[in-house]
Amino acid sequence: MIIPEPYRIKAVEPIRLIPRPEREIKLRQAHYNLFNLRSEDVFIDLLTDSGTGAMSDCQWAGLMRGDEAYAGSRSYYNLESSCRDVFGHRYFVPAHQGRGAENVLFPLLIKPGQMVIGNMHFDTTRAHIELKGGQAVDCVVPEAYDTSDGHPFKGNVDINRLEGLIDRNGPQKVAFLLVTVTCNSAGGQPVSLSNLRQVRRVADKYNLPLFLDAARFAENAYFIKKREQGCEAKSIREIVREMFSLADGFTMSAKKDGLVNIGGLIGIKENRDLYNRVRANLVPIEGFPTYGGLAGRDMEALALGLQEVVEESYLQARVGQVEYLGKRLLDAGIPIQQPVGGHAVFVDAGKFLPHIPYRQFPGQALAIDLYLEAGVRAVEIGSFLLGRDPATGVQIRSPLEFLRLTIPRRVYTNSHMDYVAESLAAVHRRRDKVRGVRIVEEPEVLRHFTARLDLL
Ligand code: PM9
Repeated sequence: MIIPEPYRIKAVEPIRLIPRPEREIKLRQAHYNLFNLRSEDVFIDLLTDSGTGAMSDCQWAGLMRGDEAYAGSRSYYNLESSCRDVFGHRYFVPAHQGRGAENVLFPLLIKPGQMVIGNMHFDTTRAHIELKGGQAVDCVVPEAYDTSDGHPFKGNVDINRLEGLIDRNGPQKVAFLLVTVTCNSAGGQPVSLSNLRQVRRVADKYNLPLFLDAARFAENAYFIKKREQGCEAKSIREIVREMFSLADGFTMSAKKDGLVNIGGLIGIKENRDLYNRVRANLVPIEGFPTYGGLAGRDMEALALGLQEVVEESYLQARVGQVEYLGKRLLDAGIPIQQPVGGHAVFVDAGKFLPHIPYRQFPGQALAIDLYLEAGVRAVEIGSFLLGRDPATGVQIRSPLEFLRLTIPRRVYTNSHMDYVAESLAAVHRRRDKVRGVRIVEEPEVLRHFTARLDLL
């Protein structure tokens, strides 16, 4: 039986499909990098789920109640009590977004040369670890790299490899462990509670701090409820509390499961000394601890968003829509990361375009073609995003070449999903005509946001 979304639409925003010849011009002007397109030239925007969601009427009302005091804002205290309620940690500070939180916390934890080991670090997180002199090490289970393997928790940390890495290098060479929930780079794949417990045991054994990168914590909790034995009867709130009870702290981009357009958080379970150092470091970078780079109204909306996102009916509709698109693509014979993750369908561009080698970026080639076909903007998560080895400058080969169709929260309907699926199916039918790309110009750090490309 179809279970409809637990909300109805109160305001709409018109979107427009510009004609194909115009799309060709716009893409050329954007140097074949879809980050350079104007959003008005995009029909359906699946670039990211970050800050692109729709707020509820309660959140919009909350904006008016925002307290804009520089210090001691009421909205900050509302946010603090909402965070304590949802996560169960004692200390919180806001940040303007996830990378702001990383920028404040990481230098307090990383000594140059130390590793940060996790399942799979996202690009900005990896960049912040490296900018602090650290080394970001991925240690996800091998099933994550096989898109046809139906493992229910492809975001899990490979515990044997983790212990091996720590034993070989010595725990003093490791700054902390960082588990990303859900694991974005592997396809929005969840981490199980039992895996988090095992990572906790490893952290305790070697006396290492364990942090969560919690951008999509609620989607992760939903998968635990649906897929992990023994968790069916637990509420989402109970699962979230259990997940966070295993960590010493977390960073979070609130632009995803905070259900807001801007915001971030650092949470610390109980280490008062670390909290004091975080507060001190926050001031010169993000701002005074009771606003941390956010307006009072942003904090008010986030306080409410955190309560809405742990509603099971919301999560069912959210993950259900991602599953719906995944199923439509599978029915069309399109290879995707299976099972589908929480925030996006990750198309296996390597399998979709076997004639395009990683140096010609199959995920980017597919993103370009999909925009030309239908005005749909998606994003490459593969070798183009991964970049070059910082030491040698050689292009790194990503183990997975993805085109990510990222679904904003509460924004599009399933007829938008049908349109996306039909458009990608049309590209699939003439896939041998799709051309690879080459980089013409690139910055050193996080190149995929601004690099210029050309078709081969
Ligand atoms: N993720 C995403 O689209 C936005 C940037 S790339 C278009 O997936 C994790 C797991 C993320 C993430 C951002 C950040 C950084 C940290 N961890 O974008 O700084 O997925 O709020 O968060 C993006 P901010």
